[in-house]
Amino acid sequence: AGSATADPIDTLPASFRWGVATSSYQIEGAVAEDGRTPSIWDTFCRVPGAVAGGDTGDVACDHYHRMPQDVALIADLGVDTYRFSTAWPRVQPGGRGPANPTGLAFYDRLVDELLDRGIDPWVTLYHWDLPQELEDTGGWPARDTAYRFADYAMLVFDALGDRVRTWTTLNEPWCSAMLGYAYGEHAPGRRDLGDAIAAAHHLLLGHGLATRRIRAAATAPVELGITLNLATAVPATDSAADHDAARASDGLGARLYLDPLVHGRYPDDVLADLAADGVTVPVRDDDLAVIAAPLDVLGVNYYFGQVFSGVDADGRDRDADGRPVRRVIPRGRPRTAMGWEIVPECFTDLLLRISRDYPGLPMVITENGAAFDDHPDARGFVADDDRVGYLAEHLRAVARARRAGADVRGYFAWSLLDNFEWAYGYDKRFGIVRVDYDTQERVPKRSALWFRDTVRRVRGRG
Ligand code: PNW
Repeated sequence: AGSATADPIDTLPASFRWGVATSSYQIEGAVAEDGRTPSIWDTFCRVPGAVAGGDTGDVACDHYHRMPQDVALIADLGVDTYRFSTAWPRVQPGGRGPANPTGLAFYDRLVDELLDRGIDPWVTLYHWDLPQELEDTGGWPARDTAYRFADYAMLVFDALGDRVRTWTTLNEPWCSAMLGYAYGEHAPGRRDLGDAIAAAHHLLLGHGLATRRIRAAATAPVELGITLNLATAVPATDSAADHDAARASDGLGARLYLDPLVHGRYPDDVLADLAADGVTVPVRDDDLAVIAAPLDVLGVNYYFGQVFSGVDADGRDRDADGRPVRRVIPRGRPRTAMGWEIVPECFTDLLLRISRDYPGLPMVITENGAAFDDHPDARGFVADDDRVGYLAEHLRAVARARRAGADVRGYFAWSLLDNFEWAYGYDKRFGIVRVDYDTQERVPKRSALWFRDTVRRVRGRG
């Protein structure tokens, strides 16, 4: 340490946690095997036009049948942790009633395979594959779904809790609520802000109920957390309208989740914005106390930074319906294949801002990564220098935030494998390992080799 030219990545401590992440529906396939019932994504994929190319998760990366080889790939990367999710309709078909032993057995084998290789399993209990039957009885906008989630969480905990220490209840409830129930871009494809806000509240309630029950049942130390997708909303100019657009976006995207989780209350300004749209949060009784159950770790997923303007192209601050204008404006930075602007310094700002506003909450980067247009050579090797650059710049951003005082304990690359990228299907590739979807062959990309070398270097400093 000490040299002015040293790479900030090399200031990360040897104890830093390193991992790769995936999710069940995006990689497993085998959607009708061993008792699994459909999830809302199986249904949504069959809605014409919902997913690019009409792609589905029916086969995906066929991970369900290739799990041991995939764990070997993870081991080759030299990471200490693997973040994966359990599929609710595999564990508890239909979302109610007893566990499905055959479905659970898959995760049982996965956990053992990881532990055999010295890799810690980090389980995410919900990464968007809600059993279709629960959507049919109202989905997340229905309060009962929160209680069903807590029951399901206990089925997984009872089966794996003797070997899994770290549990993430939900992945990105903003995406589940807003993309699923307000914007119609994700399953179940509904478009109603009131439903989306009810969904957000019941997701948080489900998180709190599950957290409480796992904590009460645990006989060994557990680490409980939730993962949020977060971004710093930057106002385009110093104008009051731009500041208000950034405030509102940050409110609906970040504080609507962080404030109840950490402080046990919804932010007044967001409630006022929602009320102006005729929407109220369906809070009952001691919901907020349940939601504010102590967290051991906050998972942060970061992909891009956004600049907000409160005026339209003609300078007007109200739209045709009289609502305040809130729009994202490009800042002219390079973009990933998703069209997301690459803004690593916003990552540093975000982590420092969370430390300041929600002190005492250790953070782990549970996802960071990028889709680019990969060009495999004849052997399937991808020299993805763009992805290497993205990962390196964002790791530097994390290291800078740490040096400035943010309590960030680890970093997981999204994703281990190219996989089913939701509404974009297989068209967008986030993997550090290439998947040939015709042969299911896996070939580590240059970014995987770079990640392995980086992990080895930082951990080896002791
Ligand atoms: C995350 N957005 O999704 C998910 O956790 C992953 O499953 C997914 O593959 C990854 O990021 C890449 O997309 C997001 O529109 C989807 O802001 C959409 C947004 C953010 C995250």
